[in-house]
Amino acid sequence: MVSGQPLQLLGGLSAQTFLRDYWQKKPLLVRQAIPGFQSPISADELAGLSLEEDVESRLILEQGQTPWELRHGPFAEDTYQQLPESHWTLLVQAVDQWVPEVAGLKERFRFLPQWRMDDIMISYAAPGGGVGPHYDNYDVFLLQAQGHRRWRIGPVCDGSSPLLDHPDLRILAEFQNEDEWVLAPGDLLYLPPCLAHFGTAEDECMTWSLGFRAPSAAEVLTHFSDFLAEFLPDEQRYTDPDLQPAGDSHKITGDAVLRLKTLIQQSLDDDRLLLSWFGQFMTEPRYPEQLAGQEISEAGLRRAIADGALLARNPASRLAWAEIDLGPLLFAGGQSRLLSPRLGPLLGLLCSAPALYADNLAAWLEDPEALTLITELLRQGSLEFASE
Ligand SMILES: [Mn+2]
Repeated sequence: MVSGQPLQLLGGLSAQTFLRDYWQKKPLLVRQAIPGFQSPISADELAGLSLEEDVESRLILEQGQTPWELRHGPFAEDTYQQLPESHWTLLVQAVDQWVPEVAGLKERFRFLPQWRMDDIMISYAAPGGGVGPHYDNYDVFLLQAQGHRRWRIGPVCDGSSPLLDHPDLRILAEFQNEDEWVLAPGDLLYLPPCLAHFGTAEDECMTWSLGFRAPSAAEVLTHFSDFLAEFLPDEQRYTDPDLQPAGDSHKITGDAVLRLKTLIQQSLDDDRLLLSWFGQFMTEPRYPEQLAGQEISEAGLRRAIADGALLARNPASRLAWAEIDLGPLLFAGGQSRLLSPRLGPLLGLLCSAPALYADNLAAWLEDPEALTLITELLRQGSLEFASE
């Protein structure tokens, strides 16, 4: 993709201009970002998903048993018969993992790092329904898929913005409306992190949310230091060979803080470990139970491919890769694997090809390391046999 090329999805902006002027900075409304868009999933099908044990779903009723009542799925068939006519919404997470046509939306956002992308949540709302005024800590693209939703945009919020007293939902106690649009099918709204927004259904409507993942500083520090600790020998400790006689022996002095700082900085200052950790962290699956994997031998895999089998990425898997001085690193399902440099071109295939089969895989199956890798990815569940 040429980064300077105008994109209809971005209202004629290039990826470059969008990233420079809007990404993480200000909202962008694009009318007819996907002209003639028709939702490949109906409201009934979405409700059907919410009955499934494996699917994460929530219902929010503005005037339920409590204000903004939150219920967690899976729901029962009769749940929907008992809901009021208006002012409720159903949220279903990771619909892209269950409906391939929904996953297709992510392809349009190839100009953004795949590993930054979260799953696609779909919300269905009865007239007047919504989740209340709130802000999110991450970027989101909101695609209107069916019906109409009014979006009101407020100021940038932070941890000091007053919230309603609610056990589970972070709903803003005050909302100042600064902008307002009604989105129709095919319209797209980009919102940067922390911007207050309030969506309400004008009629029965469905909205797709493509959110982005941004680990918090607290997550990065705690998870990376846990990872790092496994590589740090017990002998590596606080040291003070330059210790001076104490004035007051109870006082912790500034030089102790400096020594600690040095110890921390020296331990953190390993780019290769940081990259290894980050790739593993960002490819951890949201639903690990969906990565079942299957037992297969290398010979079995070769036979299956020769017999016409197709492999595809498991929609629940997350893949990424990086390059270090020793060769390419593949991250899959929270694990990393260092590969021989000659396997570099295979990574593009594994991460991006719609399917893997005899034509694009044959040469690789003759390479023992590649064959082992592909077999491992099947066993681990990142790849699976596709039915067509
Ligand atoms: Mn939101």
